[in-house]
Amino acid sequence: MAEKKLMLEIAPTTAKPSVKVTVVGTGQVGMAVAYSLMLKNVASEIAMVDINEDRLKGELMDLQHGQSFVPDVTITGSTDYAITKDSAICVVTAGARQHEGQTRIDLVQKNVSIFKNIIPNLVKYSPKAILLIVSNPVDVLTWVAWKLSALPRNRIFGSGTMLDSSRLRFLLSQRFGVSPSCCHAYVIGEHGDSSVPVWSAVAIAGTRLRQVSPKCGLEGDPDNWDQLHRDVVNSAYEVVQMKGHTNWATGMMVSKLCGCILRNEHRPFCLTTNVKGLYDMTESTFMSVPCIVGENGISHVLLQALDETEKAKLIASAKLLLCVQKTVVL
Ligand code: 6V0
Repeated sequence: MAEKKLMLEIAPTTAKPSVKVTVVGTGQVGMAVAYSLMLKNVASEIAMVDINEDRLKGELMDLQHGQSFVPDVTITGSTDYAITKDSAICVVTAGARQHEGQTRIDLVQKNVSIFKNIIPNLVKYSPKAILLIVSNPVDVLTWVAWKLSALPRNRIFGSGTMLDSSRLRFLLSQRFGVSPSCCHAYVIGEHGDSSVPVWSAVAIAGTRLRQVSPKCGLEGDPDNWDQLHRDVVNSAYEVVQMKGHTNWATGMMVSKLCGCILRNEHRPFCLTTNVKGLYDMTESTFMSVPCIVGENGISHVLLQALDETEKAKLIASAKLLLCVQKTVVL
């Protein structure tokens, strides 16, 4: 064999323990996730699953052909979930996406049927994995995945309003002319129309926005800060209208989150989790609150000192999501 002619073996090679991330769904979002994971050197192995075999194979080959330009990573793909075995994290991006004029909630029952196939398979092959749900409506589908997987609360969560928070940070950064990383802002509640900006906690480079704009987010605010939140809510619709889908920011967000989990960084992100017991909420409703994330998944939920307006809006968002949860046929 040519290999034997080229190299003389001195000692057998050893296998490095692999850090595997599975991405289910190789559509626009799944591929943005896989691409970002590759570029940022987050995992040593990426396994991709889709029901569309041709798309999967095409995307897989396309990524593999770039492997010589990025840090070493093994990329595999199959329609068979056996390929996902022993993943540290499973990211679910499969499912129907929003089309123009559709809300995220409109997708619910179609994606529930898809989840009934995906979630048990992921748990079967990677019973110790963290499950990260990205498909929409992400809050309701995270609850669905929690029900189907029976995983503990720390190991199953959704990307929730992590993206909305990033969008708000970007818009604040534009207004102040500073980096988005200096703009601390949390959007909580539904990843969708009823999301809640926590204006009371917004801080730019350590200074609370309310210190310089005391009425920000409140009735009669002369600076109209709430317009920024309306822009956040509308931005997904705008992007979908212009390019048909959203994907890049989500891809970067998921690879950031996976990196924080795998490096046990204990960073706060707004993620979809069970909010029962928080802010007097008595039912198992899934929506976003700031969570500390590390290798054990969500270790803590941050108990924000919300003002009365924020608390009322959060409870209204929870009620809306609970109504949708109750319509789901599992
Ligand atoms: P897409 O480009 O249509 O890709 C969906 C993929 O899922 C396709 O490749 C399908 O073949 C695959 N798929 C469908 N059913 C199954 C199944 N049973 N098993 C495996 N694969 C399957 O959609 P796109 O990638 O744009 O969006 C995917 C999901 O992400 C949608 O639900 C979006 O609404 C959601 N998004 C979530 C975001 C977030 O921030 N949480 C952001 C953007 C989109």
